[in-house]
Amino acid sequence: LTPAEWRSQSIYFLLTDRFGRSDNSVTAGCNVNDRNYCGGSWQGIINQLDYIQGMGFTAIWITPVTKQLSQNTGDGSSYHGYWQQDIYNVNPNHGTADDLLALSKALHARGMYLMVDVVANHMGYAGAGNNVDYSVFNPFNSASYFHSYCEISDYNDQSNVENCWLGDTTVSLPDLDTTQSSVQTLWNNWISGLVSKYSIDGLRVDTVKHVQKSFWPGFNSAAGVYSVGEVFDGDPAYTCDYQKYMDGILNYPMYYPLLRAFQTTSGSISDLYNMIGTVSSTCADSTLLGNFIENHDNPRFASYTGDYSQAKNVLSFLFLSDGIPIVYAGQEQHYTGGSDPANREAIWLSQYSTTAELYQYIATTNNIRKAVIAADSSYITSKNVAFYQDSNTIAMKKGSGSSPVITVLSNAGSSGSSYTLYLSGSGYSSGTQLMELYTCTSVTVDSSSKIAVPMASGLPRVFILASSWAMWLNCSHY
Ligand code: ABC
Ligand code: CA
Repeated sequence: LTPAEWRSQSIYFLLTDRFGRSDNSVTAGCNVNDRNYCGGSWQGIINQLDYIQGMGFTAIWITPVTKQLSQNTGDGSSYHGYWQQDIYNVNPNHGTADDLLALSKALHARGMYLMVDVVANHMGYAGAGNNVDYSVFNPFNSASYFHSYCEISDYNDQSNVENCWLGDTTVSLPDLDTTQSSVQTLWNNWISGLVSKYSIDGLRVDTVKHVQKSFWPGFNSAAGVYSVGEVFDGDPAYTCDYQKYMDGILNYPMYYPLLRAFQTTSGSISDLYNMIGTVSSTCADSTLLGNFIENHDNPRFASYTGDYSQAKNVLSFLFLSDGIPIVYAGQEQHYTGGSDPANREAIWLSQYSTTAELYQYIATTNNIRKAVIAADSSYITSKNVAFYQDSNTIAMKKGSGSSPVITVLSNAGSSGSSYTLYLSGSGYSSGTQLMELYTCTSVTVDSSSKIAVPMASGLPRVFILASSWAMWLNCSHY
């Protein structure tokens, strides 16, 4: 799938080991602190595709599929998939190559897509970096393929970040010398083979900032599918630059102000407001970024606040601003895990409840996004613009010039009062009929061109031109 085709997708990110089991157990124990395999598998994902599709997702991103180090170390085992040793074979804990192929086919049969996480920066070794037996790797079976050992010690020094090693002395992550053309050729051939063998539709690329930028265009083009890179850094100047070398980047610049804005009722709305403009003008194409508020490397949103209204606001932001929304498995169950490894709870223990409040909210919001994409051919490529802010509220518009979608978010929380926000600056003129999509109420733009927004309990509001909406779907459906 091309970058243009990915824009309108929505992605559910899961750790294969933690999402679903082949035996369909919803009681099998999984102590996250053990950092060990809990029994999830590719077949287990196939078994639960209804659950994922029922929330409206059109794609899944799964953790790396390659064969890993097999030891259970002081840092735990390779259940997350980032400690590969053999890139030509799959992780037997997750199933067989045929199982992975079956997952790809099952997704495609539903009109859904497969995104696979890939790691080109390093391999994984159960031992210290100065004591690696390189013969365990396939390929890259000698020290000559790697940078000489040094642990990353200064994230402000880019050559240290690129040439030294991640990991620690218990599990080192031998850092490939990606400047060698033989290493580049191996990776480029590998990725094009992997994509074609499993009919992969997109890639999430790990540790992008740990490899020199000039490596990525060749890798991305060898893959031939949309690739979204992980550049774990909140600075838009630093992170956006990588979009010159890869189709998309995970939206870490937005992650931090989004989290801060909604984790308390006093979070900064203005920092978020400003970052919307900064990302839009700094990244090459903000509509190809990957938006998230949770992942397996950071504490879950509900570990900061248990407030459902705040959780709904961040979800609405992910879906209705520029970029491709990514929801991390367990977010829909309001899981509360903190830092790694606590944020990697087994999803089966939720019994895949489809009545969970956020499961249903995500389903509604996916439906809203699909409908506005269908109603406005320029929605998905147009740039989101924040146009109003006060201490608790932000409003933004995205879509064609004459009939943008208006999203109003609040960090007042579920105990927020009921009041009317008289919103100016939407661009809609007086007398225009709008429809609010979460509550299904119609509003007429008043004589001073303001929208009377019915705020309550700190919940998001989304307005669309009533006439364009009516063409597509019956609002009461939501
Ligand atoms: C394991 C244990 C941990 C234990 C650790 C030593 O070993 O689980 O509890 O502490 C995989 C596993 C992890 C594992 C690691 C290391 O390997 O999943 O469980 O930790 O063995 C990607 C993946 C991630 C994966 C790897 C490695 C890479 O998403 O799951 O981890 O393949 C760095 C990397 C980033 C990496 C992340 C975990 O570490 O750059 O690619 N993620 C700063 C740095 C970032 C750094 C980040 C976290 O800290 O700049 O580069 O990410 O360490 C903002 C700044 C940011 C700053 C943050 C903290 O603050 O703007 O720059 O990030 O304001
Ligand atoms: Ca490196």
